[in-house]
Amino acid sequence: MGFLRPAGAWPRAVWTVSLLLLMVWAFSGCEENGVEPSSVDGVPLDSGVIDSVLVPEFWVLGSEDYRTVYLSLGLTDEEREAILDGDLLPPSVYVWVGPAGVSEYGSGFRLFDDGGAIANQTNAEYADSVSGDLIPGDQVFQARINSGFADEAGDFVFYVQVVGLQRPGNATDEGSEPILEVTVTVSANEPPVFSDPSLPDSLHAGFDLQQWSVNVVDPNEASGDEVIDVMMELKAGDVVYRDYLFAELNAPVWTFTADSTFAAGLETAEYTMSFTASDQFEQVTDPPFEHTVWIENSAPELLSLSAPDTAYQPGPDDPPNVYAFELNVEDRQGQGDIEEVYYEVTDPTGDTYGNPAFVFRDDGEDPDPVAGDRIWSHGFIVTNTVSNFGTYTFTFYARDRAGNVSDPIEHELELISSSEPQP
Ligand SMILES: [Ca+2]
Ligand SMILES: [Ca+2]
Ligand SMILES: [Ca+2]
Repeated sequence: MGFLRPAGAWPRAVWTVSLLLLMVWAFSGCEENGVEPSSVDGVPLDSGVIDSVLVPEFWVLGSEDYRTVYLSLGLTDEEREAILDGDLLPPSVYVWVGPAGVSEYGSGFRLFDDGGAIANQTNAEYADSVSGDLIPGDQVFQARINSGFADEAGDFVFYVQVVGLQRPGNATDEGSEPILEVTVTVSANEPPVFSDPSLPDSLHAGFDLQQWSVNVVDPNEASGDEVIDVMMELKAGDVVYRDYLFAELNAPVWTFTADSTFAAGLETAEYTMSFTASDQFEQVTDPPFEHTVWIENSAPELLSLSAPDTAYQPGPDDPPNVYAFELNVEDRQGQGDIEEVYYEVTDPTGDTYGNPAFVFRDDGEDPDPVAGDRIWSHGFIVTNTVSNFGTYTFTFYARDRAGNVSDPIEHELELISSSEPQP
């Protein structure tokens, strides 16, 4: 039985206390799985003091990726008050790590309740310099560590120790035994692997409903690992436009069902489908499995217009006249691809102008009677202050989210003065 010095240089007092405690604990039979609660200076320190603990269960041997170890203490109001008043020392949290079944620690690290802003020079060398903690003083303690706590594959036990919560003056010779054990698994591990894609090379506008699939296998399935999720990013260059989760159909087949609305919002171009999958060890396929696809987005179409041929100026004391314009608009990437339906107008003097108010809507809001029925509505308003009577030419357009603009529809409307005979 022996102890290895933890990698980090902890404050001397803490280290001394901890080492004493560990020796006491180790010689009192920690090889028996489970640690009895103990009481320190009248403050019960059973595992009830711990509110929750989050430790990743699977670790990849030799990985330098930092992962969060989290612990929150559930202190009573009395304990919190006593800490504020200086009657109890604030708690500190340590985790000692050793191979399962061996009553020996390889190393230890500290969790911090420091808000994460301070670089901690006092932690193990496999711990990140900042803790990842969010709020100082809220009794949530965190550290970001990599799998450097293990020098070989196997199960390891994290022994959680809470120090403090003692009356000042007793701190150098009193402490607590570890009050919680969490067993984790360390193994050499490979991320999932892709094969046998059934993916389109091109997606023409309005393509039929189709199911895409990829086979995804985790190389470590024999030792209990498995594929957790399969994600596809749709990219062009370095820009990621979308991401999609594939669904497991029958292992190892993962699928995604796409219809023509898949292309909504995408410009016609070549894209990369970039696949990654992750396993229980949070191992992610790297580099991603990639497939090139050409995707087409076509312009909206204006199918029909309903609008009056004649509009009348109201009398001097009359409210505005409102005329209903309706356009039936389609887009092969779905109504969700339609960005705007709008018009320009040329007045009898030949001036052409647009206006942000010259737009249609299909959301059921006034003046659109029914939302989502592909009939886009506009209320054309004629007030009694209008001038330039005669023939107005309207030009209607729809533009989609990819910037495609429809062929226009033109419509002529005669504006009649209120001084002329009206129907
Ligand atoms: Ca794996
Ligand atoms: Ca379109
Ligand atoms: Ca409508």
